[in-house]
Amino acid sequence: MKLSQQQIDEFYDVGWITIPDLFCPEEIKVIRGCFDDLLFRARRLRTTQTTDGSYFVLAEDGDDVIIKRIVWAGGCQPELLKIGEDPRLLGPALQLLGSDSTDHLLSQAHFKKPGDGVSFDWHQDISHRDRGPETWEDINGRGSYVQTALCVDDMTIENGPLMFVKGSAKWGRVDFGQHDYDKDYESGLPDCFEDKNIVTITGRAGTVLFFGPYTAHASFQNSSKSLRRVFINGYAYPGANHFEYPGEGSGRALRRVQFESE
Ligand SMILES: O=C(O)CCC(=O)C(=O)O
Repeated sequence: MKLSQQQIDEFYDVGWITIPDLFCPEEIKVIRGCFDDLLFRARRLRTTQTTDGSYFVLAEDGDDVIIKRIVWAGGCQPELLKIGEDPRLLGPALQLLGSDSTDHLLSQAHFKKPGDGVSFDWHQDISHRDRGPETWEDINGRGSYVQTALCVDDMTIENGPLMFVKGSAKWGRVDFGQHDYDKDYESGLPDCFEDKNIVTITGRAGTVLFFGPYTAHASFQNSSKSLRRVFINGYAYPGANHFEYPGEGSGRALRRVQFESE
């Protein structure tokens, strides 16, 4: 799996690449099985905690639970760790990083159940990677980070799809401030943010998005009648990260050679 120069330019100039149907329906079935197990565990746990190698960020919701995110989901779902090593994700990530190895920082499960209110306000992932002095270093001079989002369900206009801002990859880090999207979503947004550049992403389950640490993105509530799940994997240029992420084995080193020989 090799990206074209056009795709690489798109990643660094526009901010993201979409590869439809990168994973097939049989593989999606396996991933959904892992997500079902994660949901089962979350319903049993009910409150935020680390268990069996994963960190569940949860909120009680009457008889049910709201899953804000499950960090290092692969810790308790080895099949998800295998997906994170898959050459279809790892190959392009290494190519974009310009490296033969990477530190695997994220293996994260996102659930949006109908009406559960889970949303991700406008942000750049650099705000999560660089958590203050000595936590992050842009070693390759191009952001040193690639995030991937694999659609576990079809992503539709109604179910809280990801939205990206065209050209934001070139902004560098900006301050998004605090704002309430439903009421006045422009307050607090940086000046470079323009409505005409917002692109809403829709796609079938199996589609993968690759985006960089400065790409501005958001996704809002699921107002459909079905689940919207996304599986996130994040890859850092070796040595860029100095922060310890929760989860057993998080931050592990992955190398290209390991997978091409398998
Ligand atoms: O699940 C989503 O839609 C949010 C994804 C996101 O914000 C991220 O990967 O940083």
